Amino acid sequence: MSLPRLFATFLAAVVSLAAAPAPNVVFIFADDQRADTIAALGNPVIKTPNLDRLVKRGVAFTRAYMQGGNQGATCVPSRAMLLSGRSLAQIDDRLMRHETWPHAFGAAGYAAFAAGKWHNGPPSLPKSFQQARALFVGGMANPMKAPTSDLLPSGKLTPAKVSPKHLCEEATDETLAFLKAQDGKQPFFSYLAFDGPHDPHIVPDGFPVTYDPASIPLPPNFLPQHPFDNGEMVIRDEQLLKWPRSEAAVKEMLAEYYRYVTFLDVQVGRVLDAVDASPFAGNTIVVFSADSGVARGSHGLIGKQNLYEHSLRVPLIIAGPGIPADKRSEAMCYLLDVMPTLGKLCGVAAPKTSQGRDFAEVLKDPARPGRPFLMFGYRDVQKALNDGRWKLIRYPHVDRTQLFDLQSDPFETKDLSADPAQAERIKAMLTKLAAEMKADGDDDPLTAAKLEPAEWKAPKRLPRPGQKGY
Ligand SMILES: [Ca+2]
Repeated sequence: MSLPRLFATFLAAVVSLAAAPAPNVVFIFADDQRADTIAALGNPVIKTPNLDRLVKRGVAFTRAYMQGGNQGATCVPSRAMLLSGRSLAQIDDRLMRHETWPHAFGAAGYAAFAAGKWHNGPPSLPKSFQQARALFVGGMANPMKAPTSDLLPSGKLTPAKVSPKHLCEEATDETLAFLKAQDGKQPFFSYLAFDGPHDPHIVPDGFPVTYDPASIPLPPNFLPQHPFDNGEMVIRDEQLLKWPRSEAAVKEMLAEYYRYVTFLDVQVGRVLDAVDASPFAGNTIVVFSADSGVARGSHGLIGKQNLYEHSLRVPLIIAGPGIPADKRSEAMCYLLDVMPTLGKLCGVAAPKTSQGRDFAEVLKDPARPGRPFLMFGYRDVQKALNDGRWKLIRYPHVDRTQLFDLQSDPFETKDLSADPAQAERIKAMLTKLAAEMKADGDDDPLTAAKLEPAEWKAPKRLPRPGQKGY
């Protein structure tokens, strides 16, 4: 292309950019929804017709991850990472030390609205959103009895009250009301955070879709018990089923979990229908993701206090103007990269404290690579590195290392750490993990000063709510 022609093309692009109104964002965020719970992405049992619709419209990231947790309630750090764009070692769980991305959208002229679960403390809510309705400020309640509040213009919350509806349905209602009230004078950023499919797996009575436990395949990495003490064996999530986990109990749990996912899928459909019927249908980016996965019987675990793929990998689907339809991307990214990507698409400048990377280019060309490696942590008891093919998990307190070849063993069933042929790789990955942790400000040791026995037996007395370790 000749230079004058190149310049003319550039000018035309600038003019068209200037003329296009800023896109709106509808962000739907689930709680503990595994990446493998979407029919269109390969789950042969589950029914998710609305998430399937979204998959067909946009780009589904098959290697998107939460970075781990600094406490058992991983919802808290995960949301802090998403909303601030900061890494696990660098977050403020209460979101008070850093500007949040929703605030940046608001400052850029967006109407920033939230509904549903808020798990980072009430003071950070008005610092992030201008409007919020049907808020459940906390975690882990019966969603049919979860007390919700609204955010007042003063920044205070109304007294919590219980609605007869399921929390996720009520938050969806409020999101639809917000969408309906938009007049197009300013773009909007709508954040709908479900409190599910986190346990307890409760959907309204009479919800017509059920799953027969017998029809649910056992996870390929099912185990009755985790093979050694991973440092978080008896936390509340792990107490949801007794040890040894039975195949029948895991299938029953998955049947209820899938039913909850399908109930939420109906809510997703209501939002998609509302966007489609609105004047903003052609100019709205829709995102679906979740704060973490969850084990549900994989590796003998139930919760998300571990660094296996089932617990770290999250669904991430992005659809909207200029984003190709029905594409998959294997680009590796963290949840903390999602808001920077949306910021780029919407022309919203990143808060100074945001560390995430923008993957807007991947949305144009889903074959482009993402991060070259990912690093994960769970408290000081688990640290991991994933270089795209090889995954190393280190358990400092019991001096254990696992190595998995994710290419040939995506379910992490064959630990190769004892294979002498892998010794050099393990050494190199441990060195890299230590260096990257240091660079990120994580000073936890990779071998604990005081080692504990790796063998583990279910204790007779388990910690109860309020006790240490629960
Ligand atoms: Ca969660």
